[in-house]
Order: sequence, then C-alpha cells, then structure tokens
Amino acid sequence: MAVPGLPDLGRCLVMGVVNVTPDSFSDGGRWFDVDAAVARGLELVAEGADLVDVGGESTRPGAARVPLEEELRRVTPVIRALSQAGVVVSVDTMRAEVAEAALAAGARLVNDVSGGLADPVMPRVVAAARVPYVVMHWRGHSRDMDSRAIYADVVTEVAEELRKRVDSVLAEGVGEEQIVLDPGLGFSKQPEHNWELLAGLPALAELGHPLIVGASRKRFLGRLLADQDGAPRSFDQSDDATLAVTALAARAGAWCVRVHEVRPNADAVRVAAAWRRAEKRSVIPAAARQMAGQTEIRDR
Ligand code: PMM
Repeated sequence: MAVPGLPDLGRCLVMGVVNVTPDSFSDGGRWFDVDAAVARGLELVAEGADLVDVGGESTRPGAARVPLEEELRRVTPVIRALSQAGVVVSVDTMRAEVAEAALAAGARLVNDVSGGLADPVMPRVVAAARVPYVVMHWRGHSRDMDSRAIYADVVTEVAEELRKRVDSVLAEGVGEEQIVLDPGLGFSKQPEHNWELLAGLPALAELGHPLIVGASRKRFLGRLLADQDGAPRSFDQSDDATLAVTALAARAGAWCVRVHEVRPNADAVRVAAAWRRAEKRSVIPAAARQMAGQTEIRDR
C-alpha cells in the first residue's frame, strides 16, 4: 500500500534510525553531535534506507523526558542537513512544536510514538501539513510504561486502541490517507505480546492503514536469544534476529520496517517482495495457502 508523499517502490520500505540522544537503548550516544548524526544518516541511505528517522528523545523504558529546547537543538540541524542532501526524513517526536520545526526544516513524515496522546496539538499540526503520520500504539510515557503491559487479548486490544486513535486524529482534521499505524513493539508490551502482535499483523491491517514495524534490537529479541543461564543477548548482537523479523513482516505485507542496521534489512525486503510476487503468480489458489497457515495482509 502506497503512502502519498513517500516513495512507492512496490515493496516494504526500510526506515533507518538516527537517534540523536546520549541514552537510546540501542545506539545511544553514537550519533550525538550534528556532524556524526548527519554522516550516519547519509551512510544509512547509501546502505539502502528509503527514509531516515531522526529522533532527539530516548523512549527506552524508564527514560525521563528531554526538555523541549534540548530536543529541538538536537534534531533540527540534522533534519535540515539531511533534507537538503535529498534524504527523505522522518521526525521521531511526541511534541507538536518539534514536529513543526522539523517540517520547516524539510521532514516529510511525522513519527509520533504516542499516536497523538502525549501532545494534543500534534494531530492539528500534522493535519495542516498534510504529511504522512505514524500513529503508534502507546499507553504512557517511558518512565512507567512496563506497568501498563497488561492485556487479555493483546491483538484485539491494540487494534481497538489504535482504531480509537485513528478516529481521534481524523476528528482533528488528519486525512485517512496520511495515517500509518504501528503496533508499538516494546512499548507497554511484554515479549509474548510483541510476538502475538507480529503474528497478528494481518488483523491489524484490517484497520485499513499501512503498517510500520519497529522490532530492531528490542529487548524481546535479546530475551529470545538468551544464553543457557538466561542472560539476554545484547542489543547489538540481535541484528540477525531483527533481520528475520523484517523478512517475515515484509512477507506478511508490512509497509515499512524501522531498523538500526540497514544493509541486511534492505536485502531482506527485496527477498520478501520477490517471494510475494511469485506467490501472486503461483497457480496454488489463495485458499490453499491459507489452509497451509500462510496468512498475510490482504492487498487492497
Ligand atoms: N521504537 C523506538 C523509537 N521510535 N517509532 C516507531 N514508529 N516504532 C517503534 O517501534 C519505535 C519508534 C524505540 O527504539 P530505539 O530507541 O531503539 O530506536
């Protein structure tokens, strides 16, 4: 499914991450000055990123909020430089004022992990700008988000909460075509919730919007790959697992994956696209594939 204003490449897109923060979970401190962050963004594009997501506030569990002025100081020059270099930039922010500054600096997508809940002005800013808007499933700020990871049926509840967010941002003037949804892996989710949401992508797609998946280097992958003593695999040793999630999510029809290491993921989305094209040509009827358990997001 294409999103107006962004490249339509007939495959799952790859969003490379540049966290301009001292403390992000997976890459904190590595790109914490303007030149290093811009160089990293350009490197990600050279490795095959279709978009670069620039964020100035860590959302790792337990993290405290960053003051507005500091967030602006971190992201604005990086977004301006990357945009001027022709990069399609997304801004990862929960603040309307940061989104506005980022859009003025050339950003083409607003990625709001709170889905408009953290700053009620955000949907109006996005509505006025007519840019694509990532509405992620979110139940609260990082300092206590783990305590909110309580679900009876995570896929149904996340779908329902996302549907309410969609209704809310539409009421603020955001267009249907602007909205991209995200299950918010790791945000108020235990590992089993993340796996159920990944398996439930086709159900989330029934909401009628493209889906973005952010599994890269998250704790649930490290836990899956824990050693014999139960010590989780470190985040930077989880890239192969991220790649596996990318291949499966793209095969299931995800619109985009958000990743820290771009090159292998850029290959994986191409593999998944070739796989999907071959399936469309295949003489095996769709019903038989469904019976074989190969569920996927239906093409619209
Ligand atoms: N995860 C993080 C930050 N931003 N944005 C979207 N849309 N989806 C995500 O899953 C997501 C996000 C946290 O990851 P990081 O701090 O390790 O980059």
